[in-house]
Amino acid sequence: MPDELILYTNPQSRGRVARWMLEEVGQPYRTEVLDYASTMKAPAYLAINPMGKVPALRHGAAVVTENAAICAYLADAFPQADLAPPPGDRLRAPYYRWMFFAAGPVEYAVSNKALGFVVPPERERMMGYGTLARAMDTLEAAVSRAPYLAGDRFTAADLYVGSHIGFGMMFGTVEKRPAFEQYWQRLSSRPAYARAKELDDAKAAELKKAAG
Ligand SMILES: N[C@@H](CCC(=O)N[C@@H](CS)C(=O)NCC(=O)O)C(=O)O
Repeated sequence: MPDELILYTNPQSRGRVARWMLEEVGQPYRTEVLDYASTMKAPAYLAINPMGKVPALRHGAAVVTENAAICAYLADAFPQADLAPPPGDRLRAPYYRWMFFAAGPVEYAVSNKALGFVVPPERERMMGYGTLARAMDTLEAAVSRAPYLAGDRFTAADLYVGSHIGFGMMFGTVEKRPAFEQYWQRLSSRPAYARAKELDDAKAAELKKAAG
């Protein structure tokens, strides 16, 4: 019997990215929905993710946290889904490059912007993302070069980078540049994205109703 896949999530969280990845992978999985105020900070879940944050993924005895790591792990664990260039392939270079770029520089450039923090010019050298403008211009160039980031097909790097762009534009934290909109249009038209969205939207509505 294959190892069970369990996604720990909340429908109103970054867990939507991990669910989309699971839908792309196409393996059966179970979802455990956690509540921000209670179960996410309870000892049982802190034993899985001491950060008390979602998403987390369990695959048999293995636990992965961090969306980028979850996406990369799933792509490698299920190579039949063809969501990553194989290890050793030169296309691993752009695949890793843009995934890590989104998990580090992009995430923090966008979060700092949301908090109103602007890097003082004399500190740009020590900030991993330099400036918000430089990070966004670099991201725009990366998604404009070709339809996908690593070779001629969709990979987990597109899913993860695209999620920063798509969800960021939805929440108003990422500027709506034409290249971002075109890229997101391409990615969000995938059936797996639609399935994941439908599942999380339904779960969110159910939780809202239960909360009265
Ligand atoms: N670096 C983590 C961030 C996870 C994260 O911040 N999740 C938020 C929801 S979007 C959360 O669980 N917040 C609950 C809390 O901090 O109490 C990742 O990329 O997976």
